[in-house]
Amino acid sequence: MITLYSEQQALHCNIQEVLSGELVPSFEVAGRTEIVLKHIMARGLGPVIKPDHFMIESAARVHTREYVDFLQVAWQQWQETFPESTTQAMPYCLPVRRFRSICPDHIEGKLGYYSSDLTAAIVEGSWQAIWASVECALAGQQLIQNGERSVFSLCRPPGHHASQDQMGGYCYLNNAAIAAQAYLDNGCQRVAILDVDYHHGNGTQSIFYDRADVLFTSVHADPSWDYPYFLGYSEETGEGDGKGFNLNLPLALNSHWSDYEPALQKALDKIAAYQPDILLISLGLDSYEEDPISFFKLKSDNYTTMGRLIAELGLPTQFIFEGGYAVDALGTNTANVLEGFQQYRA
Ligand code: OKP
Ligand code: ZN
Repeated sequence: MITLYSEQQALHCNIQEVLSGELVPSFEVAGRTEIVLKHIMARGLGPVIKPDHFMIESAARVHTREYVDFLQVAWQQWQETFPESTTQAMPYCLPVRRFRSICPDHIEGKLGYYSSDLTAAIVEGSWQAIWASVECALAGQQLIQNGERSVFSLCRPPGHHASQDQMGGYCYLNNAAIAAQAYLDNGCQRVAILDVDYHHGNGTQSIFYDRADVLFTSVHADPSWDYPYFLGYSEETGEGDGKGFNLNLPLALNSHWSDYEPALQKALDKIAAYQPDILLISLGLDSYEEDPISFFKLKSDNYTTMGRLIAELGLPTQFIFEGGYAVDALGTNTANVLEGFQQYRA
């Protein structure tokens, strides 16, 4: 299986975040994808390729053009406004219930307007990394549409919490959604997304909520008990044309593989019935028992089985990297999914 990876993705970092009321160093670090890359090469899972360049227009198919343009200039505007602030651009004031959804002129106001939480800061190299991450997704999409049966887009920063016009949850542009739309724009009729990240993919769900050409399925922590809290409940089944094309399978905190597997199988059954041209996996590994910010209990072996169960669908499959913060085990667990998938397909 080919892996798409760009070193430019390391130019982005979040400095701090809030964990149980304490300011701590961010868990979303460049070392995450570096260790995954190392394990992919050590296990001989296949070639690693740097993506070609893609145009901004493909991102504007699922995001608003204003939002994409804002991300490109946000750091520069921040620096012009706050010449002494050399670290990070971030909001503190968000347009919440009963306030107005208008985009202010001041950069701090704009950051709030385009944010769903305070965990997606912008630093000097963020845009380069954000776009390189999108390019890993789009290069993978192209390979699949040129006949490759499976690819792994080792994206960073992640994407599944990014909505049409909001960043949050370490995410800026929605790599999986951009790839899904690109498949449709290049002749596919139906794309299925399976999001196995511990956190609900609220951005991806929002983007495709009223559409029947993208099926969104997700197994994740009950949002009543963990991030992102305000979306991801089982009664969210889609609206308008999209009614019946959104499947949320929330699980209680402390769920083990014995709880996880039946939910995963439900999602896979729904995908099989949908008969998509392509399967996209939002591959988060934060369901692991030792993840520092998550509360599922999956073990390293379970990821091999997960890969096999996904492979059983027999669909062209693009894996897109999302979360996973137990850095020491992240390489092993990610490679296990891909190897489990590949062994079944071989
Ligand atoms: C991104 B992805 C810990 C704070 C973490 C943000 C989580 C973002 C997860 N209490 N909040 O889905 O892995
Ligand atoms: Zn996550």
